Amino acid sequence: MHASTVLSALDRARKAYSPKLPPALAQGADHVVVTSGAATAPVKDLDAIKAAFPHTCGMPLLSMQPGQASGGDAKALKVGVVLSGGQAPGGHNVIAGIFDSIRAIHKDSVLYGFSGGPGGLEKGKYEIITPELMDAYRNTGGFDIIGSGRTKLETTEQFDRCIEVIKKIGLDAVVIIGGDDSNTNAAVLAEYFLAKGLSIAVVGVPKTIDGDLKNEQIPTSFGFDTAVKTYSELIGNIARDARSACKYWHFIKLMGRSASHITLEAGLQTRANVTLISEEIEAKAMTLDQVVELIVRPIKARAALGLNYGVVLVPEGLVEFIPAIKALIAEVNHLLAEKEPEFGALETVNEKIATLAGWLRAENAATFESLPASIQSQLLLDRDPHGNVQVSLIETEKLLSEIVAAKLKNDLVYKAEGGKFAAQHHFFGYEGRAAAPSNFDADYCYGLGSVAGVLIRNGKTGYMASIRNLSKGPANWIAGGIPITMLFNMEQRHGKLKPVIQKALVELDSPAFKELVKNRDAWETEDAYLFPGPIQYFGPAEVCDAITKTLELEQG
Ligand code: FBP
Repeated sequence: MHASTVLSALDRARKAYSPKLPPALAQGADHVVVTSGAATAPVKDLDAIKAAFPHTCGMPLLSMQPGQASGGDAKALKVGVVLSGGQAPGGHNVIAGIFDSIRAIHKDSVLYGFSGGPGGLEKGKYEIITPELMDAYRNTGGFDIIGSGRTKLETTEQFDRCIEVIKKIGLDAVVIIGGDDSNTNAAVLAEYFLAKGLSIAVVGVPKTIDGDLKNEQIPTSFGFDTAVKTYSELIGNIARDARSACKYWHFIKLMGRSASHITLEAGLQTRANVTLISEEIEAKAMTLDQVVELIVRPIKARAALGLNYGVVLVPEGLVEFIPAIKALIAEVNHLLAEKEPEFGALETVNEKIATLAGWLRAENAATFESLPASIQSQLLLDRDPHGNVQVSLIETEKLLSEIVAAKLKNDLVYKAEGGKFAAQHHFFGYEGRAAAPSNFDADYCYGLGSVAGVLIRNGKTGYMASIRNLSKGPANWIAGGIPITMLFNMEQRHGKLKPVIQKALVELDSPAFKELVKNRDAWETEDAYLFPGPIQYFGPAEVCDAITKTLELEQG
């Protein structure tokens, strides 16, 4: 079912927004020259990846300039599009970019939107995107034009079912809009089609609010900008409330399944008192107690100044980066899978906790017993389809505040200095994933979709749409294509070494992390908060077109 035709005032006004394109595409998608550059190599494990991707490993980088496209007059194209994984603001504009570019290439080109994610491609569930349907979704948030899903396309049986669907419709290409896993699968699919001698192009588009799909050619994934600005607005509002009421410490967990990019950026945008970064905690092999100390120290320092309030930012994946808890979770995952019938037969949560504690190895049992009962039971909740604990269901923000409270309760010096501790808890994730795209994401996404159209027009497969130079404004953006295999390395997945896109975690020598380190002592004790306010679409460019601090610092 499509969105209501009754529009909010903002939706109506945003309809009139024309996303800006990189100069290479300014004369239209059929007036772009695609040039091959240097051959590429995967980030690591060249031999293994070459063996797995004989047709697509090493393909050259592609650059785009305005000019007459090669290959004579273009034929009408039939293109399928899939939205994969978690929502990210701007997805509808990627689809609009593909739609407009393939119709500029040939007026009779048709875009097929597969419903509900990759599963829609496998099952042949699709809808033709008409001009009216497309217009209703331009510059809007969400993925609801066709819906998204998390089905993984990875087996040859699944690929063969996709081929049947693709052949039946007569598609020339499929665009997969997704994160690292979905783009890994896009590369596998492209290789499979080439191995079968099929001329069906597969093109990827880098999506994820988590910001962990990036490298030199992909400066950021789309959606990160809008999502983190939305969270930063809320965090700024909370900091103002905290300063006004002067009685709560706010523990705010922020999405990002493993990487802490969102938390880091939100910390820089709001100057929260404490910004925990999972990657640092892992690198320093910190214990849970040491992590808690990172929060207790500023609480005490601020109490001594009469400031019994503050803001703590907690990355969603934190627990999996604390080595002792990571080891515990790994053993719990294993035990729950191995002893499923026995465990499933236990009736009460208390029985389950006691039985599990008895099965665990001594060091993991000790970690388990040190956790509050509420967290122990969250570790027993249903696993995801891969048998892993769903970290977003673990209330890390409550775990930390409970332990902090217990420590402060017995601290007589803190109490004598007037220290009082009361906590509020928040989890921001879904609030930002489907927000109306910022100008940056609206432009970037429309550009990425248009680049995908150009790649298809030029018969390129196994490529990801890329736009670089993002900190310099759309007039200086550089469009191109990068072989997806260039992002690959070999990693253990379900006990086997597999070629996958390397996740880009927060690097401790990155400019954004260094900026946090440079300032965090001051931000811990002072009220240095910044209040970013809501995303603005109309007004001064320095407000409406601002990029993230991460991008600004990384790109200079
Ligand atoms: P993607 O990696 O698919 O972009 O999803 C990101 C994310 O929003 C994570 O931040 C979060 O952990 C996860 O999705 C939540 O998944 P779900 O939507 O299934 O609850």
